[in-house]
Amino acid sequence: MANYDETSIKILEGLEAVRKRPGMYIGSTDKRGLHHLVWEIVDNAIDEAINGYGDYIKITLNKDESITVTDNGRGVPIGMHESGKSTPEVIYTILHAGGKFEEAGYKVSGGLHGVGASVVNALSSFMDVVIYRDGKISNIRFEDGGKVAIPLKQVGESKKTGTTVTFKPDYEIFKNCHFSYTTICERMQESAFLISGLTIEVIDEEDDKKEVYSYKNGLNNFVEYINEGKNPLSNIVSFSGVKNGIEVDVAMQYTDTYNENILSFVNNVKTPDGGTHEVGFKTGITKAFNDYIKNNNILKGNTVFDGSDVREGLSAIISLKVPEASLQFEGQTKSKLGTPEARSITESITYEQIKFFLEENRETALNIINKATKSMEAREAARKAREQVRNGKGKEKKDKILSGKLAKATGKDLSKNELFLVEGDSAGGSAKTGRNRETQAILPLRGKVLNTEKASNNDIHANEELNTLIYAIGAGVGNEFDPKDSNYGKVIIMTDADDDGAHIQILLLTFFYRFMRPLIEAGMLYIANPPLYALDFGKYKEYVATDEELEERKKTVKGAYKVQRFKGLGEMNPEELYETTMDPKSRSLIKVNITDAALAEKRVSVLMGDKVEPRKDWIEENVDFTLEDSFRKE
Ligand code: 0R9
Repeated sequence: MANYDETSIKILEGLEAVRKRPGMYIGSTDKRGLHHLVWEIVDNAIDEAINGYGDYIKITLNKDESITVTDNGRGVPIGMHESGKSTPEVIYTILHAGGKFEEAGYKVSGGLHGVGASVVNALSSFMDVVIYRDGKISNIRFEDGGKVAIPLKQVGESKKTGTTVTFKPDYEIFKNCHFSYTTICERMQESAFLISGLTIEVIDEEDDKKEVYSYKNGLNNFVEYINEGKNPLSNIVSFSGVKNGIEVDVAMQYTDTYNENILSFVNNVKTPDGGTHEVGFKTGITKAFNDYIKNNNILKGNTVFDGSDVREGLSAIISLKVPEASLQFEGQTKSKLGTPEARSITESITYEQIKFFLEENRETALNIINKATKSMEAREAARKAREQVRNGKGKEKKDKILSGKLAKATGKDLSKNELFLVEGDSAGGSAKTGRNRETQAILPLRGKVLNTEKASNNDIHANEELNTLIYAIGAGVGNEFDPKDSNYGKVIIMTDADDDGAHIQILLLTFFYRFMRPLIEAGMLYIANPPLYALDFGKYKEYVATDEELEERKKTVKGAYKVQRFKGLGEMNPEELYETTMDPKSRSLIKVNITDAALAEKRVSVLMGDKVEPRKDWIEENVDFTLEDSFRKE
């Protein structure tokens, strides 16, 4: 290196620190961390576009497992920095560089980690940057975790402007360096929804696939996308406003479903835990509806809707642009907006616009109000039922429902107790005999569970199987559900490893997703993972989970053995079932988690809802559907 001085050493030490503890910078070195590298580079390109420069981004997954991101913005500045190094060298090698070069504006790179391009460079075996700017094509190349291999030099001339970054994650850092085309497409589609007019192209060179995302009316298109497969109750309503530099954009639509689905974003970054903007939006809607029914004498004089009543069946996207100076988040993860003005601004814009909408669209207004009234009545009925239980009157009913079905755990530390939901009475019997009685409770499920995506609230409340489940968990249901009141620290779905078992799993997951989502968010819902095979050596047995594992094991195993394939849990004797599937020391559980709320919502409604066409399309497009993205091993 030309000037290998004290600052160069500091830089290498900085990048070395990133390599030593990558988790501190990108969260983890698994699939999620690997993709974080992509978001980091793409966010720079998106920043450039939302500041008004460039309208096109291309991401190419190359055959050698490197990835190329291109934008048509102004190009990274190529002049000399005061340190004596070129500007690109500075921004790709110095941690947290960048800020002072840029003018004030909205940034996406303040996202979850927002660590900058130098961190990506530090974790790459090479990074190659090509800049089109000032009539020149310039190139700089780094290797081995950010060491300059070729300093910035001119390699050609061009009238174009833009930046192209290619990097290859370092095998020494990442267990798996394979980028997921699907993951990248999903995220890019979301960005394209949020930034109308931006075109994002994703290309997979390996599998010869390509997607182009480009939306003229992004938020409306986003709502259409989420509501595909649902029956609309209103048109899409969209509105926006600006105050004190805070820009609010909303698109929303009512459907005849029973759930609310609100997604919020700040500077194009998702805020999964909501925050002041969501609170303002919700308050604005509730006020607008309550004022409307009062001023127009629509319901009995003193009727007041709860927020949840007027949000039943509502899908909404809330997107705010907040200048960096007013940006505040709660907690470490930037997942919840804290900016106080965002609340009042969003509330007043929402209130005014919804009020106007209701006045202009009386028929739609009455349909929504009718639905909200039913929700209010159901809520009231549920409250009365709870009160009865509390006063002892309903306890009899509850005990009657549970008796003969639930085998309770005797342990007093509820957080250590586990509830197994078991398919069928025969497996339920084995599980009851084989379990650890202190900590494990068994609830056998008879027959198919109700598909709660298609059922009405009344049907759900009247369903015996689901009531049993709700009473057994004992923490309420729907808006009232609180995982802190759960009788169990873990709820474990245990079904046969066949199609019927998978169907029951999906029906239960749909129920938990719709009616006990906080249980999933608290990491308390699991799926048991029973073995498919046993190798019987006469004196002892060995269990194998999958076909692949069986083939592997057959290669190394010595001696005589018989292969036994379990068709169902009921075929295992109680000891076997306990040892392979229930014993915390030897079992493997799959923890259910929601990695992407919008996607989970869409999948549940498309796959479980009552429209057939979207489901057929989806199945045809996704023949190799696995639940890999939604579940993680414990
Ligand atoms: C392919 C991924 N794209 C990028 O990484 C990218 C960064 C970037 C950029 C600017 C323009 N386009 C970009 N693409 C830019 C230019 C100017 C000011 N700010 C940003 C300018 O012309 O004045 N930069 C991101 C950081 C920097 N540039 C900077 F720190 F070097 F200025």
